[in-house]
Amino acid sequence: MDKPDNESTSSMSGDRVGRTGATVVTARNGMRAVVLTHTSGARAELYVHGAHLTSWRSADGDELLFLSEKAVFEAGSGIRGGIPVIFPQFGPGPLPQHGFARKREWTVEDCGADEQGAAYVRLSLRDTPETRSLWPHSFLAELTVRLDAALNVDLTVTNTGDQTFDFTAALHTYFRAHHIRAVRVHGLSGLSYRDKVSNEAEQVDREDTLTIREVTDRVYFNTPSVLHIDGVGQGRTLLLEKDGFADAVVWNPWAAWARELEDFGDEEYLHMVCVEAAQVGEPIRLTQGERWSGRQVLSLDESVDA
Ligand code: TA6
Repeated sequence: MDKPDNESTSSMSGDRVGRTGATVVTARNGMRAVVLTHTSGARAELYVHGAHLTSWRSADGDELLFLSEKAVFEAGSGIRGGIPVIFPQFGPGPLPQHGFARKREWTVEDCGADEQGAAYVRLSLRDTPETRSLWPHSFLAELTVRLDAALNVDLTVTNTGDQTFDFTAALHTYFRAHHIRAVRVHGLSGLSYRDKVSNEAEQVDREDTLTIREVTDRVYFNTPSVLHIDGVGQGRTLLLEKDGFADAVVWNPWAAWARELEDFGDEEYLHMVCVEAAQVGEPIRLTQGERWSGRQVLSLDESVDA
C-alpha cells in the first residue's frame, strides 16, 4: 500500500495531539511524511524519502533528535540529521557513501495504531534497475517504526534473489544536545574501536565514559546491547537498546569539518552527537531467501532528572 487510507494533505503541524495513530502528510518541499502521535504526548515525524525519521519529541515536548537548519529535502539527497537508514554499505567503500537507501523513495506499506497501543509505520524498499546498477542484488528492506513511551526502529533485510550478498548497515542516529559539553556516552569503556579520524590500527577505549571535545569518528566493535547517553535534548539521559546490530558508531564533526559540510551549520556541532546502532565490522551475509533484522529502541531514563 503506498497511499494509506488516512492519507491527508495537512501540514506537519496539523496533526491531532492526544490520540495514538499515524497520518501521512505533505511536508517540506511537497515531500510526503508520516506523523506519529502517541496518547502520552510523544510525537515523531518520518519522511518517506529515505524512510528517514527527522523528529522525535518526548511526552513533555523535548526534541531529542537533531536536524540541521541547513538540511536539504529533495529527491536524490540525504537529509542531515534525524535517523538516516544506512544500507547496503556503511561508508566509505565501493558504493556511494553510506549506500543508497537514505536517498531513495520508500513505499509506505501500512501505518496506524497497533494492538499494543503504539503508533506505527512500516515502509519498504526493493531493488530497481538503478539500485542494481550500483549493487547487483535483489533485496527487500523494511523499516518499521513504533512510537509509544519509546521509539522503536526495526530494519529487516531479505535476500529476494538467488545470489548470496553481503552488506553493512546502521541507524545513523543524530541526537540533539543542549550543549556538547554535557554529552557523555556510557557503555563503551574497554572496547576496541577503529578511529576513522586518525586511521590508526584498532585501539581500546580506556576512558570510563566518552566525552566529546574534538572531532570524533569511531566505530566500536561488539558493543553491549544497552548504551546510556547523557545530555540529550534539554539534558536528559537516554537509553539506546539494540539487537542485531553488533557495533556502535560515535560521530561529531567538530568545527573544521562542520565548515566543510554544505548542509550543516558552522556551530551546529555544539548541539548534536551521532550514536549509531551499526553492523560494520562483520558484514551480514544472506543467502537466497534469508532475512536479517536489527533493532534499536530509544527511551528516556526517567530515573535521572533532567
Ligand atoms: O557515522 C559516521 C560517519 O560515517 C562519518 O565518518 C561521517 O562521514 C558521517 O558518517 C556523515 O556522513 P555523511 O555521508 O552523511 O556526510
